[in-house]
Amino acid sequence: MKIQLVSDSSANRGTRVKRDVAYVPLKIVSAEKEYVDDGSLDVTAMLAELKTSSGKTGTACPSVQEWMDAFDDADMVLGTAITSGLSGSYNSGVIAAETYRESHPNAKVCLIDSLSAGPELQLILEKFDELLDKTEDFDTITREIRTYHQHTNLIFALASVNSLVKNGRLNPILGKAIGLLGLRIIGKASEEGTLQPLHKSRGEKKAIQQLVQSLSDEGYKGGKVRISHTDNLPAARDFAAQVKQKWPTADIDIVPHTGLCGYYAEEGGLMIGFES
Ligand code: X90
Repeated sequence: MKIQLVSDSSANRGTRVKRDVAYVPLKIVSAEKEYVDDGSLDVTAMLAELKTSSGKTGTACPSVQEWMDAFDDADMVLGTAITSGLSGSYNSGVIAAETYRESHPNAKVCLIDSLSAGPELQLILEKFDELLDKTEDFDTITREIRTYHQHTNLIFALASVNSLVKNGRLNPILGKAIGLLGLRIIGKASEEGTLQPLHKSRGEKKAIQQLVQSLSDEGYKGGKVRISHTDNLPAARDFAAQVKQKWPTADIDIVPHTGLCGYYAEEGGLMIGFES
């Protein structure tokens, strides 16, 4: 039986999944250019170019066909997508699954609406991978992944929310206070899969302390922590060290943002997926 793990590129590229993951690219678009969020995109260069771009910038979710191509004639497709609260990607994926079943009547597809972005998707992909080590029973995997998803979470710290506000993904009133005076917005993925601001911190050091506090407030007890960042490895490492000190059993991994998260979390942005 051929099994394929899939996700859209909002998951970044984790390092802990043993099986191949087909990452369906979202796109970042400016007046001048379209950037495809595949493995070859240079995110730092893209962000620098976008800064000098003349007009509006934005993003586009994968098409139904792009999702179907990622399914790659597999008998079982297991995957996840960025929150349906902020993107049409999951919806495209669901239509792809329905269409796929018509041409592959025996195929099984389980696509989870992550209600989140970035590293929380990595946790879901890792879990699929671990479940597959034990069983290939579709119903068991589907049941267990849904239970697991109830115990995965996302928090973030952003130094700028311009892209989110300009693209209608965050209330502009909230955006106003950020970016001024070195403020960071600390927030989480809400139950509905939207951005829920929790705190404002002045400066990176305080933001990291607040993230550690929020991790604890949101029910973290020492399991997996997956960190992703836009060109901010020092902050990611600093946060990881504080987590390790407080919860010695923490299982931590750090990866850079690929295009989609890089564009929205912006320079310095941190995203943290974790188990509660
Ligand atoms: O369909 C599209 O064009 C993609 C739209 C994506 C919109 C938002 C992505 C946010 C990514 C920001 C920090 C944490 C977000 C929490 C999600 C619930 C990163």
